[in-house]
Amino acid sequence: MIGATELRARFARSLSALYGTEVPAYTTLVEVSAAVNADVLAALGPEAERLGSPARVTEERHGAIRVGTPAELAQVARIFAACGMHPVGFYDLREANPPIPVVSTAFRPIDRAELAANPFRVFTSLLVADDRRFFDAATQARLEEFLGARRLFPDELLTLADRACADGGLPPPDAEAFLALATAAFALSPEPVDRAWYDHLESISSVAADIGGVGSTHINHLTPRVLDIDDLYRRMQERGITMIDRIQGPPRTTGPAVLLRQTSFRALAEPRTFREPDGSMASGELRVRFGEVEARGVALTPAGRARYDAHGIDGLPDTEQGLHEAGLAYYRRDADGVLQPIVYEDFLPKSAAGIFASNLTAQGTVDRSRAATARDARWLQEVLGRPLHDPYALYAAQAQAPAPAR
Ligand code: OOG
Ligand code: NI
Repeated sequence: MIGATELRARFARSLSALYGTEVPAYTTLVEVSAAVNADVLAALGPEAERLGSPARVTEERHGAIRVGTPAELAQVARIFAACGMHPVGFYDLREANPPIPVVSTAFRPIDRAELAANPFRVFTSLLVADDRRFFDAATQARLEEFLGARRLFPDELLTLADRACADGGLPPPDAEAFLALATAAFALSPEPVDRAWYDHLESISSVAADIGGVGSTHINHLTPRVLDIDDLYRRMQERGITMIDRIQGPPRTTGPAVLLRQTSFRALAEPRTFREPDGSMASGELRVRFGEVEARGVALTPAGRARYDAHGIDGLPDTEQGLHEAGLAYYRRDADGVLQPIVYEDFLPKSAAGIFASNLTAQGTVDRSRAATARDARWLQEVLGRPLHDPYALYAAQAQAPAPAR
C-alpha cells in the first residue's frame, strides 16, 4: 500500500516536475533556493534547522489553485484528503485591496509528524459568483452555466481518491494512476479560450477570468521555501529575473523570524489559442502563472497576531524567550527543555492579496454600493463536507504534544 504521506510527497514532486516543464523560470527559482539554503546551512549549522530539517525544507512547496463552484471545491477536498491534506483556515480575499471575488482555504497536513515528513500545502480559492459587487445577474447566470457544464476531475480520479481515504492508501499501480490523473488535472489546458467571454470577465476581475473564462483549473504557482529570502531576492535579480518590488509580510529583523515572508516574479506570457467572436481561431497569450518563494518563521498566537496586525513587527519582543513568556508565539520544549519554535504553516491574507494584485493584468471593477454575499468558515465547512480546521487549535496542539523520542 502507498499511504497518504507517500502519496502527498509524490504528488508534490510530480506537480513540481510538471510546473518545471511549463514555467522554466520556476526551475531557476528552485535551483537558486537550493543554493541559498545550502549556504545558510553551512553558515549557521544546526541553528538553521530549528524551523525545519534540511530534508523538509528542500522538498517543501506550496501551490495555489482556483475553482469555480462549491461542487468543484468539494471534489478538490476528496483528492487532497487522499494525500493527507486537510482544509485549514478561512480567508476572505473580497476584503483585500483591491478586492478579489474569492474565498479561500489551505489544504495541508495537520499533525507534526506529517508536517515533518512533507508539508505540501495548496492555497485553494473559490469564486463567489453571486457577489453583486462584482457580477451582475446576467454574468452570474452565464458563469454558473459555464462552470456547471465543465468537469475538472475525471470520475476515475475521484473514485481512486475515495478508495485511498477508505483503505488508508492505494496499491502501487492504482497509486500511479491516481498521481498521473491528479497531476494532469492541474496542468495548463490547450483548449481554446472564448475571447469575448474571457475579456468580459477580465474587465471585472482577472482572477474571475482565470477561473470562469477557461474550461479547466491549473496550478498557478508552486512555491519553494528558502532560509534567507533577502539573499534569494538579490540572486534572482542578478540572474536577470524581474521580481515584484518588495518582499511581502514582516520585514527582515535581527529578532526571531515570525509568520511568513514571500516574494514573486511576475506572471509569464504563455501562448494560448483563442476563439474569436467570428468563430475563427487565433493565437495569443495569457499571463496567469507566476513564481513565488517564501521564508517561514514561528507561528504567532491570537494575541501575538493581534499585536502584529496592529503594530507590525515592532510590536513584538525581539527574543524567543520574550515571545514565549508573553504568550505571543507558539513554542514547545524539547527533551533538553530548550524552546523549539512551532513553524507557521499557513498564509497571510494581506500577502496573498499582494501576490494576487501584483499579478493582475487589469484593475477590475467593483460596485461598492452593493451588499456582499455572506460567506464564512461555517459556510465553507458545509461545502467541504468535512471539518475546516482552525489553525490556532492546530498550533496549540503541536505546542502541547510530547517531545518526539530521539
Ligand atoms: C493565491 C495567492 C495566495 C500566497 O502564497 O499567499 C498565495 C492565488 O494567486 O491563487 O498563494
Ligand atoms: Ni503562494
